Amino acid sequence: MLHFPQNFLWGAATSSYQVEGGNSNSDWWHWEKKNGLVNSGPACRQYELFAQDFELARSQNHNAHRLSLEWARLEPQEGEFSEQELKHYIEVIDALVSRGMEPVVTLHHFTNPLWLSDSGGWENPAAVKYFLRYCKFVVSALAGRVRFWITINEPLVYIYHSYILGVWPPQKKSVLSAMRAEGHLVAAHIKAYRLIHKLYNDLGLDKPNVSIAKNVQAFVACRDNFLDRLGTILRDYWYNIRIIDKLTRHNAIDFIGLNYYSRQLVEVKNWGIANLIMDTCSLNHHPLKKNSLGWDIYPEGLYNLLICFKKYNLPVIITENGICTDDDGLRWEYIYGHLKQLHQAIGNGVKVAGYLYWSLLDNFEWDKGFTPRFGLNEVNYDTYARTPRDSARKYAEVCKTGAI
Ligand code: GCO
Repeated sequence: MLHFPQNFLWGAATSSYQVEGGNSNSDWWHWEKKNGLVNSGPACRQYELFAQDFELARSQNHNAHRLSLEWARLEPQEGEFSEQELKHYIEVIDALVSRGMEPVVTLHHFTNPLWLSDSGGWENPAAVKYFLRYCKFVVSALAGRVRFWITINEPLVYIYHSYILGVWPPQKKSVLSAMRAEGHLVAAHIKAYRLIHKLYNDLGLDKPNVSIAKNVQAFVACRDNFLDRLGTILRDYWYNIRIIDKLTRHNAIDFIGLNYYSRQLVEVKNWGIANLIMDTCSLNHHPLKKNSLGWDIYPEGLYNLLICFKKYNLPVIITENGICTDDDGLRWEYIYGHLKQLHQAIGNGVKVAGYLYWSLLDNFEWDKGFTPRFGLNEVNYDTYARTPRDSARKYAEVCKTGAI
C-alpha cells in the first residue's frame, strides 16, 4: 500500500454555475440565451440539493470539498448585496462543516454578474475594486467557517477562452483585451489576498490559506529538435510558471492550488511567436488513452509539474484533477494513476496537502454543455437522481484509508 500524509485533504470539486442551476443574474446565463448553443438551465439543481450532495460526499468518506460562490447571486445589481443569498451560502458552508468536511471556497469561477460584464468586465480597471467589495462582503461573513480560499479559478483558462478563442463571454478575440483583463485579474487576486488576511487578523482568527486555482498543462516536445524544445520551454514558462512567479514575488500566495488534467504535445511549425506559443502536434505519433474531449491521459505530467513547483517551497493542493469519460473503469485508472504520481512526488519532497477530484457530480461543462461526464456520481438530468459510480466507491476507500 502507498500511504499519504496524515490530515491529507481528500474530496472533490465543483463550481456554482456548473452545478447550482438558475443563475439568471450571471453573464453566462444571458450569453447562453443570446447564443443558443448550450443551456445550463437547472444544471444539477444543487442550489436546492446541496445538503443531499454533501451527504453523498460524506458517505464517500470525503473530508474536504471545493465549491464556488456565485458573485451574480450575492450582488445581483452593482453595489446591492443580497443578505438572502449570503444566508443561503452560510447554510451551504455549514452543511459541509457539520458533516466534517473542510470547505475550499472559490470566489470567482469564470462567471461574472451581468452588470460587471455590461460595464466592460475584467477589461475595466474598476473590476478590481468591485471584486474586493464582493470579497469583503462574503469573506467577513464566512471567515469563522472557512480556512481555504481560492480567489480566482484558472485566470489564464478564463482569459484564453473569453478573450483569445472567443468561445466564452464576452466572446472577444483581442490580445490587447486579454492582456488588460489578465492584469486586472492578477491585481484583484493580490489585493484580495491582502484583504482576506486583514479581515482574519481583525477578527482575531487564525491566518487563512489563500491562493488561486492554477490550471497547468504538461508541455512535451513533439520531436527531439530545437524548435519543439524551445516552444516547450517558452510555453511551460508562459502558461505554467509566470503567474505563480508573480504571486510569490508579491508574497500573495499561501499554497499552490493546481488544476491538472492533461498534456500538450508541442510541434512548432514555424518561427513566429504565435507558433512558439500556440502550435500543437497534429501527427498523433505518441498516442495515449484520451478522455471523451480528446485530452491525453498523462499522469507523469502531474509528477513532473509538482517537482517543478517544489522550488516555491509552498504546500500544494490538487484543486482539480479529473476525466470526462463514459468508461468508469478508465476513470478509476485515471484517478489511481494520478494518485500514484502524487505519492511519488510527496516521496520526493513535494508538500502536497490534498487532492480534490473534478468532479463530485456530472455537471455543465461550459461551452461543451452536459455531454462530458466528469462525475464520481452520475447525474440523471431528467430526474436529477445521483448514482455513485464504481470509481466513487473505489475513491471512497482511498479517502477512508488514506492509501492506494
Ligand atoms: C476548468 C474548470 C472546470 C472544468 C473542468 C473540466 O478547469 O476548466 O475549473 O470548470 O469544468 O476543468 O474542464
